[in-house]
Amino acid sequence: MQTENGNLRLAVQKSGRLTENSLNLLKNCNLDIEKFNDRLVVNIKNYKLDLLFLRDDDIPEYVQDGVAELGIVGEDVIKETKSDVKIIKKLGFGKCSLRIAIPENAELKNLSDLNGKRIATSFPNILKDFLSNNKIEAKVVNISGSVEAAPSLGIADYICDLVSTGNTLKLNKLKASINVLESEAVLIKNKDLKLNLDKYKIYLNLLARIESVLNAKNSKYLMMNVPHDSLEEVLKLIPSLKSPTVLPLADKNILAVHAVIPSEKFWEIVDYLKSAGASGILLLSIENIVL
Ligand code: PRT
Ligand code: ZN
Repeated sequence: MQTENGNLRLAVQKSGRLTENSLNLLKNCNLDIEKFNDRLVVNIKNYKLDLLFLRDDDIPEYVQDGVAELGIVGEDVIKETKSDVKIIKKLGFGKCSLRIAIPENAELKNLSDLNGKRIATSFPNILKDFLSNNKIEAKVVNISGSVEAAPSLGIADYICDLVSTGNTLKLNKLKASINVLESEAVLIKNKDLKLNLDKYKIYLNLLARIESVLNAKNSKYLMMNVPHDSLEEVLKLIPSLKSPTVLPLADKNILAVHAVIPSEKFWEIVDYLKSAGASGILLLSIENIVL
């Protein structure tokens, strides 16, 4: 389906766990997203892109059928809906795992212990595939919400549900056991994507923007002053993505050293940098990195 305005279409979750992070990612790509209230389609003011706000379960199918060329959705939903779409990129949010969970006092030693059990889930397709791949004969009880209540209601022995912090399981006196699937939000595209030149340029530009935002998210810009004599030692400590920049200062004995580093490394090295003689250490956020 072609849009009347020639814009590219990206489907995002209307209201749920992925909505805020999806919109933040797009805003960090410098897309001007206005309040969407209850609208299904929203034009981006400063870009040739329309956002389609949908229930997450519908996103893979809309992309598969070409109603939207792109989408942001959890990998779990793609697998469950058995949609034929192409995953372009993992987006680093919405991370969770689909686990078989059992009552706190129960024990599951082997996969084969699942034989003959009733397992409640809202992911019947993924679970059935998992069981048949492992040659397990168990009954899949399909429930659409509050799956975690199933064992205490006597509807099932175990459950198979998404877990992130594990708090929901704990509250329901359950514990996570077998891992069925790891999932996170991904950017997907229609498999037979055929775009005219204008749309193709927008598509490539959008991917480049997303890439640069994701690169920047995991990196920080480190700046510090270093005495000449300490330079060699300090440079050895810096886990830089590229060669650090070394600049002369008015004071001839001191140099400024700048580098892009993985965010999580800063606290590992800061004390060593100080001991080596670095001072005035600054750590700055980066908006975009184009590699
Ligand atoms: O209305 P719509 O159909 O769009 O949304 P939804 O209610 O079906 O989905 P939503 O918004 O709950 O989740 C969207 C996506 O977020 C999922 O498809 C996953 O990819 C991802 N995600 C990440 C999660 C969780 N973490 C998660 N913890 N989805 C659901 N949960 C639920 C889980 O089902 C359980 O009820 O949270 C509870 C467990 O959380 P913890 O933190 O207590 O372990
Ligand atoms: Zn849903």
